Amino acid sequence: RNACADAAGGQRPAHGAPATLAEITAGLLAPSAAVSPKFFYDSLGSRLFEAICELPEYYPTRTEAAIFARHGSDIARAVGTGCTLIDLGAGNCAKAAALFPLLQPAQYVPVDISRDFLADAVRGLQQRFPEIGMLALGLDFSQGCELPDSVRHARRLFFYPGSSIGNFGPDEAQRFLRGLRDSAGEQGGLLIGVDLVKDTALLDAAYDDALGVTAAFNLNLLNHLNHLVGADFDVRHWLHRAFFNEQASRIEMHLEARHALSVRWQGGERHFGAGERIHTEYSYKYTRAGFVALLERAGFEAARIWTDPDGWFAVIHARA
Ligand code: AVI
Repeated sequence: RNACADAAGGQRPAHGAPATLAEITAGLLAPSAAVSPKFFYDSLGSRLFEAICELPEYYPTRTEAAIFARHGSDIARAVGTGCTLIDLGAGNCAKAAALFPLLQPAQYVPVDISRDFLADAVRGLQQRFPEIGMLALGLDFSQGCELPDSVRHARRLFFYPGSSIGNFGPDEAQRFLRGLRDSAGEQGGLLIGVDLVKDTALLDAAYDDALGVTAAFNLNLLNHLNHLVGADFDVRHWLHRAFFNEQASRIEMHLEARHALSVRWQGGERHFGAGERIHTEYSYKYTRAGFVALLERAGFEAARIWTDPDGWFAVIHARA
């Protein structure tokens, strides 16, 4: 069963699909255990991420919003009106909705792995903007996905804000962007938010905030795994670890066992030594030139870039 079939309206099972079980099992049994960051986003995880976006330390959301507020008209001129706006990882749809008056999309297609969360958001939005056709897709687009025929082909604009592209490794990011370019077609494009390299202390604080909201977000992944694969993780036995790896230009997030312990799940078991880690997320930080080069390798044409005065974040438009 692929993710697109899910979008056609299948019911989410109480436990994960076989492919999900296989993916999580492989990650937990790998010599260096790892779980994909897509599993952060159950309904509590989506809400915790919304809370992260309000934290004083987490600058990306408000910095990106300030760029859109300051340069919105210029961005709209570059992008044009009447597009098919495909919002990847739409969440509560607020970022795209703020652009509706400027971009006047003909169709709005929010896509998010957290289907229930998305459905609530789109119901309210459709009432506010009855003139825009809306089609909500609950699917995992991280591995690429053909969009259903009901998504207009004309002038597809992929909207990928929030620097979620940073959660892919560089090769994966290039493959992912290449897929978007191919799907966007003639006159299509990409409007993307990209977090830029900056002082390490600022980056560390953004991913290890004083209130511990990011710690809760990271630890909640273990609760989600308990639900998805019947695991018996106890979040009290794990620590949140987050730091900037300068050499690799990425934030790394891990969960670290406080003491030796064993975890069991459907068909699997693993022992973790004290201090052993499960890797949960990378968040790559780019230079402007580095990201433009990545776009070009993915087949996009020359890009326009808008940044904040400190140069912390970039909004980039590239033509397919
Ligand atoms: C969704 N993504 C862009 C966030 C980021 O900054 O990498 C996820 C996140 N992880 C911890 N805090 C926020």
